[in-house]
Amino acid sequence: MSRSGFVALAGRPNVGKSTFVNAVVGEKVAIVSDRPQTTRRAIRGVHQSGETQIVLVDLPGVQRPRDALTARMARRVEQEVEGADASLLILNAQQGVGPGDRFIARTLAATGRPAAIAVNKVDRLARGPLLDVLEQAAALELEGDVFPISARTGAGIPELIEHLGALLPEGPFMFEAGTSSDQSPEVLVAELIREAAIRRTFQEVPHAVEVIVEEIEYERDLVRVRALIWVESQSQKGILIGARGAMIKAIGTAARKELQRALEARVHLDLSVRVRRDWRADDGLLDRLGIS
Ligand SMILES: Nc1nc2c(ncn2[C@@H]2O[C@H](COP(=O)(O)OP(=O)(O)O)[C@@H](O)[C@H]2O)c(=O)[nH]1
Ligand SMILES: [Mg+2]
Repeated sequence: MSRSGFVALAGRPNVGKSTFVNAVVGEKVAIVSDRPQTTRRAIRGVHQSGETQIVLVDLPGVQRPRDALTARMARRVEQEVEGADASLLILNAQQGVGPGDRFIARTLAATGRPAAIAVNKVDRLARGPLLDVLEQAAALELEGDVFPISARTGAGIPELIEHLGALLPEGPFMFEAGTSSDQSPEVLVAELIREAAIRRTFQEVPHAVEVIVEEIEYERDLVRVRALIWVESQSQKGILIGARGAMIKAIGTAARKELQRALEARVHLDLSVRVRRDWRADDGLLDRLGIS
């Protein structure tokens, strides 16, 4: 009998949830940066080995809501955790266990579902301090085995995946074999462009950026992409364009490289920057962006 189910990933911003999903799926389905709040939507990444299919649900980091966008992100995390078959709490080994982690652990424990705990970024820690963090993790108010891992190097991931598979119920696969994600090409393309933009900007700018893909045109060995980058103010627009267009050019070059890899074709990318005030507070707009 096969096993299949959803594992919700929970953890503070920046612990490496999206990096973990990409490592397990074996391709980039979720964008990654060292800016908190990079992940806005719940993204499903599918892992399959033998008779087991694990659907990892990559989620925004748990944090206090500040506007309609972050309120939606927090609600989405709650719903996905409630709806999953199991959960995985991810901790950052470099930071140890803090009050935020304890809060998330209690929330996961309250669902009554099976759980596991991953201590990520062990590549950054010596053995002594790592043992301390593993002990703190085991003492959390969440029942579940603790796994030291590195989403960057892949260390510890096979053991964790095997364990997660065993937590899932018996049943048929949820996704067709070979599927890696539930994202449409438009969303993936928009996310890869957003990643290129937020990696190069600082302070409030990364949070203010959204990317709208207006057109994807497939020609024989070429894909033409036309996309808008939204920001919330004229000064942010200036930052994104940069002196003599240097910044938007750098973003375009980096994004095009990622798109070519993802789409396995040559890509022509046409980017423009628009000011769209307060888009993060506009519920109708967030609906249309698929951030629910
Ligand atoms: N050294 C190291 N860095 C990592 C590891 N996993 C993730 N990172 C980095 O941590 C940052 C946040 O990663 P991300 O996956 O976006 O975190 P998320 O906010 O939890 O989804 C990025 O700069 C990653 O490259 C790891 O295992 N080791
Ligand atoms: Mg993320």
